[in-house]
This record gives sequence, structure tokens and C-alpha cells, in this order.
Amino acid sequence: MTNNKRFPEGFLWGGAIAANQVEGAYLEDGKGLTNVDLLPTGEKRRGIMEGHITDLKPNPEDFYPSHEAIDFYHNYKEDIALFAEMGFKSFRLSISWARIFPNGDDAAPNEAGLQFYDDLFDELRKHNIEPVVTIAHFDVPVSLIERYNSWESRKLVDLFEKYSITIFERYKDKVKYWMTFNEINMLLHLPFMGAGIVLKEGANRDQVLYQAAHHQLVASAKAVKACHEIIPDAQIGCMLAAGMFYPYTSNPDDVFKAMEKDRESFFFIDVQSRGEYPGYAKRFFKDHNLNIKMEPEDEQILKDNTVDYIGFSYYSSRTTSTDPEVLKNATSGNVFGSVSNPYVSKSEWGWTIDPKGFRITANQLYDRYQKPLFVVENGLGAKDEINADGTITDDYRIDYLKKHLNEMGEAIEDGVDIIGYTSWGPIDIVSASTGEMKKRYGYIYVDRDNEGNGTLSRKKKKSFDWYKNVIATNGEEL
Ligand code: BGP
Repeated sequence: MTNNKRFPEGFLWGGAIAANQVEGAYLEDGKGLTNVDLLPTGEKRRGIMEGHITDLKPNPEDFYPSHEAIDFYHNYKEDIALFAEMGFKSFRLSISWARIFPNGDDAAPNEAGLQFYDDLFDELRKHNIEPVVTIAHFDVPVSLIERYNSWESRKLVDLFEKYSITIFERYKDKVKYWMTFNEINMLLHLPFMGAGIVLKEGANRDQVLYQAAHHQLVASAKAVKACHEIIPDAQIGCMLAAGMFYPYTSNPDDVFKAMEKDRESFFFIDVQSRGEYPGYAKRFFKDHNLNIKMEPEDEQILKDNTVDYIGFSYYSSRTTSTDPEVLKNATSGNVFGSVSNPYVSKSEWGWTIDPKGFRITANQLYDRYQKPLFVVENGLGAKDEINADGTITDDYRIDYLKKHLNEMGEAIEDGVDIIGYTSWGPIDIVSASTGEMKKRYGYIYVDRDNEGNGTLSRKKKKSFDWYKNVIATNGEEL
């Protein structure tokens, strides 16, 4: 499929990873244990991600995929060379808080952790690849969970500010694109994975989670303030798991519910981008008798420190209904409570595949925020098979990406200002929702299975050269 020139010169084509899903070396060189290091594979994982955990240390009988992941910690130079071969202009990665402050509030940062990311950024710059850094991609030092229940406590705001200032100061000459919390809206759905929050017996879930959300929103604004002061030429954004909610029918009740479900996620971005709590959130707090404790200075901090761009992930659109029969029979099992949409297909993991929804979602976000957008996650998790001749013919991934990139190009022609696209998992990595390696996203195959067996060797898939050409033609050839 060829297209006329649609992507702007300097469009930041690349790929995205997260520390806990690639690095491994989970306790190496002084790193502290994190919440995501306590997520095993198997049926226990979902409950723990949702905050139902009592023992904050790994169980010797379980397998924890993040402990070794794909050993990016020791392989990053080889992997970055492959990304450079594809022509990456940018590379999104996250810094693990517990590599820098192993216990979250250590008097001094861990120099070995700081040095690792220094070396990583140098390697990217050697290949003229722009680092795009997520300050927190779900990781929280376990020590802060044990002492404060993580973001439920206001204490985390100051500790996160100290962590952010430390990395801004250290990397101010190497990193010009930052974002605060990965998929900040995940807090409401998977609180332990998303923000290290344990839901204790009898806790008022909404009170705990919206109080934690307020702490993260203030912390994000303080990080924006510090970033603008320390790195004046940097851009710092927020990041949400996006995907428009469609109403199942034209019944106004369905339409209203779809709007409410969208607002569940927009709430976070409204505050980070507009600088104040929206009226619908205040009504929600009132209707649910939530008493969100705010400090006197919070309102001004939020208003004065809004983000420069909106980062977002897009995998699927979502659908909702007010009809109990539909809700019961059509659930698609994703964390947002979406129901199946009969007009589109699904991945092997039941995720809706809706390329036009990508164009719709990008337009929806740009209409709402009128700020540059950065697509920092999109891709297809699939069970890649190795052919007898050793090749991997992932035409299904090329098809998914081709259609989504085409719709992203349509959105840009609609006038949506999109500054870059970092496809999720350019190299196979640990799946967040399932902890599996077999849910593969990469242009590069990694020899490792769900049980941690394999040589960790890397191998190009068919999509490697396809994406290399997309970048070389700046999206003209998809
Ligand atoms: C998002 C996360 C990523 C990534 C992605 C794909 O929620 O930001 O960390 O994992 O989902 O999901 P999964 O890995 O479950 O297929």
C-alpha cells in the first residue's frame, strides 16, 4: 500500500519498551524489589495486579517473568544496534525507580543505577536515536508499599519529586522527551500493577484509588515544573491507555454510558492537560461520598504545570452497553470492561482489532486537548511460529500495523498533530497482562518461553525489514 506524503518531516518513528518487561537483573547492581517483580505468570497474576496481595516478597513456587525478562540489562547494546538497523528516530523506555532509589527514599541515589541509564542513553545517541523516557512505567519500590501502601500516601508525592529531579539533573543533556506516568488511568483497573496499591480488606476502593490518583496528579505536575526548570528545551507529557468507547446501540442511555466510560480515563488527562478537576469528577466524588484530601497549594500546582503533549497507547477501541444481556454475553474481558463489538475482529488474546478506531481515537483526543499527540504504544501481540527454515513470517503483524499506520496517516490528514509513533515491543518482551513471552509484539524474536527457557538469542522476523522500509520512506510505503 503506498500513500502520498502524510507524515511530517522529523516524525519520530521508533519503538517502546518498559524496564520491568525487558531489563531483568531485577536485584542487580543495587536495584530494589518493585511491585512488578511480584507478578507471577499464571492464574494468580490477575488478582495480584488488581491489588489482592498480602505477602510482599516473591513466592519460591512461582515464576516471575520480570526477574530476568529478556535480559535487556546486559543485551541493550546489541538490541539498540538492531533498532538502529531499522532506522529508529526515537526509542521509548522507562527508568526503574528502584534502580535509582532502591527503597524509594534512600538518602543518596544508587550510582550503579544512574550509570546504567547513562550508558543506555549514550548508546542511543551513538545511533542518533532520540530517547523518550517514561519516569514511571508501573514500577514502585516495594519498600514504599510496605511502609505507605504506595500512592495511597501523600508521602509518595515528595519522594517522586526527588526521584524526578534526580534523573532530570543527571540526564538533562541526553533526554529531551519525558512523560510522567505510563497509562495513568490503569490505576483504576489494576491498582497494584499500575501503582503498587494493595487493596486491603474492607477498604473503600474508590476512596483509596481516587486519593492515590490525586497524589499522582500532583506528583506529575511537580515533575512537569521541575522538568521545565531543569531542562528548558525538553518536552514532558502525560500518558493514557486510550481507545474510544462506542455505544452498543443508538439508545441515548448507551451513548451516555460510552461518554462516562471515556471520561473515566479522560479524567486524568483533563487534570494534567487543562490544569483543573472537571465538573463531572467533582460530581462523581460527591455522588459517591468521596472525600479527596487536597493540600491548599495543590490547585495552583495543577493549574500552573500542565503537560506539553499527550502520549497514549492504542490497541483497541472499546464498546459499552446498558443492556444486562449484552453485558453478560458479550464481555471482551479487557480491563476496561468493554463488550465485544460485532463489527470488528479480535486478536488471539481476544483484543479488539479496529484500525479505524485508531483514527477516531486520535481525532477525539486532539479535539479535546488541542495539544500535540505522541503515539507511544501500538502493536499486535501474537503467537509467532518459527518456520522449518528458521524464518518467522509474521504477515498478520504487518497487516495489523499497516492498517493502523494508514489510519494514523488519515488522522494526520484530518489535522491531528501527531509528533511520533513508537510501536509497542519492537523486540519480544514480557506481556504486562499475562506475564507471557508467547504474546509476542516484536520485529525481533527472542528465544525464551513462558517458563523462562531459551537462549535469549535474537532473530529478525519478516516485519523487521517491513518496518525498516516504513521508516526509510517516512510512512509513504506501508
Ligand atoms: C500496556 C502497557 C505496556 C504493554 C501493553 C501491552 O498496558 O503500557 O506495558 O504491556 O499494555 O499489553 P500486554 O503486554 O498485556 O499485551
